[in-house]
Amino acid sequence: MISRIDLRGDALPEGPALRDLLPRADFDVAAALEKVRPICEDVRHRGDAALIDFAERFDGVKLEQVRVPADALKRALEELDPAVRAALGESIRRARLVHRAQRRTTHTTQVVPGGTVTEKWVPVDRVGLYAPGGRSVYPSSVIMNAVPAQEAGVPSIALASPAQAEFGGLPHPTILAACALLGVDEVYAAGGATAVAMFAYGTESCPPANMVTGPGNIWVAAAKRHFTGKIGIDAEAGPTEIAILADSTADPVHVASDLISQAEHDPLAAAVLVTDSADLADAVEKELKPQVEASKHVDERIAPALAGRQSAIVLVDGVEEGLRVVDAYGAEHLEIQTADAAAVADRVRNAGAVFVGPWSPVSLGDYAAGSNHVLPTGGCACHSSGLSVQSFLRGIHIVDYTEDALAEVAHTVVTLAEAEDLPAHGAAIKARFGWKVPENK
Ligand code: HSO
Ligand code: ZN
Repeated sequence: MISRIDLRGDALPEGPALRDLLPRADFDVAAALEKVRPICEDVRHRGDAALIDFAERFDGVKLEQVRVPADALKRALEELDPAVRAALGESIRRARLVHRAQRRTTHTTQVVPGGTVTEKWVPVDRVGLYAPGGRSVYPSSVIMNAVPAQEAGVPSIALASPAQAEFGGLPHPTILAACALLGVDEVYAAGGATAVAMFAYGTESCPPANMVTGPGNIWVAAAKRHFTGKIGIDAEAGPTEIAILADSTADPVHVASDLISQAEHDPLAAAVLVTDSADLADAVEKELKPQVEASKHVDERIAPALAGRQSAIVLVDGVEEGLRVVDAYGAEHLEIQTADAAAVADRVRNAGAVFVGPWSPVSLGDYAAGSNHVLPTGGCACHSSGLSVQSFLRGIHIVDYTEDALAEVAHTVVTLAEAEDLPAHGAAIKARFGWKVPENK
C-alpha cells in the first residue's frame, strides 16, 4: 500500500543529494505549457467568444455570458445549507483574525538628518482569484484567497471558476455562496488556463488583473507559468503533500488518518511519514488498511496516492535525522508528532506550514485554524511562502533627501558611478552643485 525508504545506518547525504532520495510526484508543467499557449492566445484575440467556446469544449455547456449575474450569487447564498453557511462563516472569521495581523505598516528610516527612506505598502490594484471546479470544488480555497486579498486592501477582486453543466453553466453553487459571503461580487464562469488568460489579457466582460492567485490543476499551473513576468502569480500549485515527522510517542491512528486526509485530494497527492520508530511504521501501515477501506475516494485517489512513487514511509535513525529529511523535502504541510513537538517544530526551516502535536492536524489548517491553506508545493517551501496579505502588497521605497543630506553623500555616489563607468550617474549629482562634487562638511 505504501513503500518504505530506509535511511538508517549510514550518514545522511547533504541537501540536494538527500532530496534526491526522497519521493516526489512527477508534475511536468513544462510539457503542459505547449498545450496551454494556443489557448491563451485564443483568449487574447477572441476574448469572451473564446471563453464561451472553451466552456463548451471543456465543460460541455453553452454559456450566454461569462459574468455571473448578481442574482445568481444572492440565490446561491439563500439556498446554501445553513450548517455549511455557519461553518464557512467561522472559517472566514478565523482567517480574518490571522490575516489582519499580517498587515504591514508604513515605516520611515532616517538614514541621516534630512535623508529618509519610507517604505510604503500598497496593494495591487486588481486581482483575479481562481477556484477550481470538477474534482475539487473547494469553497474553503475561495476563503483562503479572498481573505488575504481583502485584508491587504486590494480594491478590485474578481473570481473565476469553471462553468458547471449541471448548474446551467454557472460555477458550483457553494463557490458562488462563498463569494457572496465574502462580498466578492465579480464572478466569472471560466476554468483552467482560459480563466488565467482572461485575467491576464482581459476580455470584453472582464477587465485585466495585475495578479492571479489560487490553486488549480496542471493547466492552471502552466498558464501561470506562461504569464509569469506579465502578471503576478502566487505559485504554481502542484498536488497536495503531507509529511509527518513522528516518533514512538505518536498515535498510529492519527498518523494514518492524516496521511489519508491529504491522499484524498489527488492520485498524485503525496503522503510521507518520516520516523525513527520501526514499530510506529509497522503500526501505521497496519492502520492504513482498514482506514483506507472505510474511506470514500479510495480507488480514484487515496489508494493510488498512497501507492504512488510520491508517497513513502521513510525510516531514519533519530528525530535529529528526521528533521534533516523533512527540511530537505520542504513539504507543503508538515506535522510534528514527537515528544516535545513544539521544540522540534521550532527548528523546522523548510515547510509551507507546520502543524504541532497531536491536536493540530492538517485538515484543521485546511478549513478552520485561521492559517492559509494555499501553500508552496513540490519543494518550493525551500524558497517561498504560502499566500498571505504580503502576497498582495508591494513595498515602495520613497526617498526624500534635502540638499545638505545629498551633499554629504555626493562623493560616495560619484565614486561608485565612476567605478561602474557610468559617469552620467555622477554628473546628475554634480549638476546640482555647480558641476562639482561638494566638499564634505
Ligand atoms: N489541503 C489542500 C487544501 C484543501 N483541503 C481544500 C481541503 N479543501 C491544499 O492545501
Ligand atoms: Zn486538504
